[in-house]
Amino acid sequence: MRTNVVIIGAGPAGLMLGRLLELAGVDAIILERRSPDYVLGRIRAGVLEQGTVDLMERAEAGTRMHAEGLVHRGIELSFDGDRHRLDFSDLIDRTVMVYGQTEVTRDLIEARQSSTVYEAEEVELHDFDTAHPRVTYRQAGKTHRIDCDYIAGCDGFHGISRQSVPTTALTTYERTYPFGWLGILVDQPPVADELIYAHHARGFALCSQRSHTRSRYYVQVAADEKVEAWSDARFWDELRLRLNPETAEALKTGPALEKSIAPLRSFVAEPLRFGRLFLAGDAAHIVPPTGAKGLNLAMSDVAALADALIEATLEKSSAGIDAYSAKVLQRIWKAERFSWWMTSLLHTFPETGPFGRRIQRADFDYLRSSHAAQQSLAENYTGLPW
Ligand code: FAS
Ligand code: PHB
Repeated sequence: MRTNVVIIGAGPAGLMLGRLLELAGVDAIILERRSPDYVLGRIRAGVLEQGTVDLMERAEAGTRMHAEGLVHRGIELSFDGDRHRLDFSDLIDRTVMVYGQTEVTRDLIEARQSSTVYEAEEVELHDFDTAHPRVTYRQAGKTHRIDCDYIAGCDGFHGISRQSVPTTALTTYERTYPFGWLGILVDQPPVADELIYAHHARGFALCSQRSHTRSRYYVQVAADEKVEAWSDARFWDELRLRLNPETAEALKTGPALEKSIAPLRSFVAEPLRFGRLFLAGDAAHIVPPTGAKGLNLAMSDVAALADALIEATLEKSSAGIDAYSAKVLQRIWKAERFSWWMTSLLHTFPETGPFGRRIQRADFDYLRSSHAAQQSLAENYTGLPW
């Protein structure tokens, strides 16, 4: 079999890349290790930057997003019960869209016309340092080979693509945090109209949502915490303790539809091109979800990669693919910085002691008192220019 591009991974990055390529007339096959149900069963991001909204429209997959997504003008930050609302519309005339990653993935799966091979096992990348790369995989006991012009590694942090690059060709930067996020999904109306990011001496909490009837909540837990140790009742009690009394009183609880713990880390691999192999999305970088950047960064990567591969395939120009890595790393590092800063501001770090907590309080007080600081947070949260 032969195609222009083999995409490894059918998460949001791989599906969006495949959709943009097929609309431009570039053939691409997606190889996904899991089943569609498994991919759709992962509960992850919830906030879309305007750039991602625009890209869903470019992919002709934005109809349901506009019908069901919730446009949010701002967020609330609270620090030991003191609250401050940031109005993005007033500050920088921008908004965000609340629309779950599961729905983005579902819309892209439905829009895709070309072939996606699910439950592709033992995917292997070959000869991507030559002009004739190929990919092999096994399915139903048979080995399949796909010859191609380019390979896009969109297979996430634990995928095979980055692992296929010789370690001598790769530089990685990493910070792991001494905590994770315990998240719960519940069919109850959100506790507030907008998201609430709360710092409390007991730990960080986030009140998010998926619709007017479905909510998503998180609490910071120790890195070695086990989800089995958290009954629904224990989760709700802990969340209430971390919210200001009025919000805690208004919280509507119910049985968890999903409950899981996500580890937090900052990670970047450089560069993102190795001959005919390109990395995008979580295969290339990870951000702590505090800044709502993970999904959006994956989307801005593949927007740039799609244009580069379309140019290389249809116009036989290498300008875009030659510039891809340096171009997207600029934006990746700015999102890494913001995600690290939001995480440092809002989580408890016992190791930094009383001085560290006073610095966090000063950071919050500065933010409350400075229009410029609020504009800076707003422009990063709603998404820096693509
Ligand atoms: P994904 O990991 O989504 O997709 C990669 C795909 O590749 C998967 O379907 C996988 O099955 C497949 N794959 C892996 N190895 C393969 C192989 N060898 N062969 C074939 N296929 C293979 N971001 C936010 O903004 N907010 C959040 O709240 C948030 N919460 C998160 C919680 C968790 C537990 C995780 C892991 C991430 C979270 N993220 C969040 C970040 C997340 O949304 C990612 O940024 C987003 O999924 C990135 O999309 P992809 O790059 O497509 O990677
Ligand atoms: C979510 O709704 O899952 C969500 C929202 C904002 C974040 C992280 C996660 O910063």
